[in-house]
Amino acid sequence: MFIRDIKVGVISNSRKEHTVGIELTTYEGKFACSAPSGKSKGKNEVPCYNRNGLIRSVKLTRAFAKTLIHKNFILKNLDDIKQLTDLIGHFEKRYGLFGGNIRYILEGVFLKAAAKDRNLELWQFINNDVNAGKKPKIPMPVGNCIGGGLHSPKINGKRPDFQEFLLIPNEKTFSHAVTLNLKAYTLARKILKTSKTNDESAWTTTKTNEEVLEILKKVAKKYKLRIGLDVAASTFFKKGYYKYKNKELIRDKVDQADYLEKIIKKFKIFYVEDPMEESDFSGFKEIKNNVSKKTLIVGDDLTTTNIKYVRRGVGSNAINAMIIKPNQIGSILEVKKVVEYCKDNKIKMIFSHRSGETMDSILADYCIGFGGNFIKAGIYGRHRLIKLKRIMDIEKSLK
Ligand code: 2PG
Ligand code: MG
Repeated sequence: MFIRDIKVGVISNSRKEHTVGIELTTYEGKFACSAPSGKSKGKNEVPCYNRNGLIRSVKLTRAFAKTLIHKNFILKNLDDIKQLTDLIGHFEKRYGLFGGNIRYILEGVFLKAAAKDRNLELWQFINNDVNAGKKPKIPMPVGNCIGGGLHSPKINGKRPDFQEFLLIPNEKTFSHAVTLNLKAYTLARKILKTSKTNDESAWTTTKTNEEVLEILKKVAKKYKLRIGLDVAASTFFKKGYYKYKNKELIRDKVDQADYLEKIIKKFKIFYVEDPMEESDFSGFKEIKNNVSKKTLIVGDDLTTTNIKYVRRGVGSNAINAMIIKPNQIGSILEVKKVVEYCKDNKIKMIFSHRSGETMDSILADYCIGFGGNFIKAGIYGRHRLIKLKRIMDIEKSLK
């Protein structure tokens, strides 16, 4: 593919924060990519931008982009993206780091163009390489129905301490699964008597974790859905203790693990993300050992899509599932390493959005291309629906 033009700019994400977007022009057309941003970030995530900020990153990227104009790239498969990352590496050594979000958009836009160059969809381009052309797996959605924690505003000083109360269908088709989640989401609104939503378009409430779980149980039962939680425990872990605000309570490590185990059993929870703080591998293991083998114990802040922590999490028996967020690591070839490791070790993969999202649907192609078991991309709101719709379109195209 022959590079005719590259434009890099600042755009707004779903939270109205600044993020970066890119447009690449080749003889095959124009391709765009934009980067999501997290709020409850893991401490081991790569920085999103240069240490001098987003604007510095954009300036660096524009200078880098100039060096690519009129160059020809032949990307036959995913591994060939190394041609680009090597160039980025050399440039960064001389002028400073771009940051994970810039790498995310550069790689993303090059992959979109490379797929088109080969007359493939992006998921096919990745799938050919990673799954040796196997028929793609259609994931199930993990949908955020009711929210708390850092993503939600307090109402009268209150919100649930857990970050996400999730619904997870188990259906034959993705489109039916999405419809069920939407119906359940509407019912949850009626029960909560609210119309206010949070960063990910989940309902906000003053209720406690347990009160929300009672509602979720009702809703899930009606539509035959499974229940999930993103505890995001690091966000309320302060100086060695889990500090609950709603109701005010302090739990130490042992209490936190006991509490989670009790809740998992009482509400038959299928999926639990980050139940303990991000460096507590033994706490994850403790919970995993004491609940049903079918319960997914999911690493997110614990693993940060970084093969080093994924190996540690799997090796120490702390997790049986993990979140994959490509901008946590800022390298699609590192994502590939993690994916291959997960497949070898039968670890379930959940490709996930960030709380601050853009109108890019590349996550859906990554999920199907890499063979993800689930996609966590919310239930409602245009930034979330665009990703779900992309999976539905791919599902349709396979029939
Ligand atoms: C999470 C994510 C997305 P953030 O914790 O799983 O829901 O949150 O993007 O804010 O890190
Ligand atoms: Mg999480």
